[in-house]
Amino acid sequence: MLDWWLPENVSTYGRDIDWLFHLIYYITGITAILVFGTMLAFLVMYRDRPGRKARYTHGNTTLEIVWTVVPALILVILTLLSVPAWSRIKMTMPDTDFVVQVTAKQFNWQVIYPGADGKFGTDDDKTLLDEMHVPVNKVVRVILKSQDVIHSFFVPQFRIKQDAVPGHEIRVWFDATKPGKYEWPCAELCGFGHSGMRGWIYVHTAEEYQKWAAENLKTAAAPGATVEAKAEEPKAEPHKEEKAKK
Ligand SMILES: [Cu+2]
Repeated sequence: MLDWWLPENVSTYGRDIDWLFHLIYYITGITAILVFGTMLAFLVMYRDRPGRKARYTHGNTTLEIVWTVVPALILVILTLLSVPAWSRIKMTMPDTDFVVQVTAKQFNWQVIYPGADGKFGTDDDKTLLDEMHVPVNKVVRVILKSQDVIHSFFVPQFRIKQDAVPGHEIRVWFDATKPGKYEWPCAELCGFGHSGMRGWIYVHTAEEYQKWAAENLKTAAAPGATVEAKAEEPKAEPHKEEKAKK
């Protein structure tokens, strides 16, 4: 019902996020209306009038217990309801042969493709600035780093937001379901150029991506170049990451 004001969801796990977002939004929205409505009503009902005396009260123990226990219960229930999404998105790292490294810095996203050898930190790495190209319907793993301060990897349509923390390598993943060009802003105030720190993620069809990779990565074994070769016998892929560590 509230979908109209969220950006379009093009992520395989977007619905898991959205329904939680809406649930929390309804709960807090209704609570806000009740609290402010009561406050306004009391302001009018108990306003100063001639002949009316102020009365001292010690409060109401039952009421206080109720308004403490009910929100606590709601929080516990919300936590339990969030567990499936959290474990699917954050605790699980789907297998993929498409791995890119993103290093955030003031005030750019540096995107590194591993090149033909499938390894990062070698001569054939290809670095792009503020743009990432990926195929549609493909699990993309991002190794997220920061060169200086805390930044935040945010793609609203992918329902992904993850801080990039100096000294840490954080793995995140997404699987975009619709080709397009998606805004990729930094969502953590990271300095005077923060508002200008944004990139674009281009989600291509498999053929388009291969074409782009052939022209821009200039390597035969660019990540994702094997999308159409799925039926072939699985061979050990050199650039497949080891099982992700938590
Ligand atoms: Cu930033």
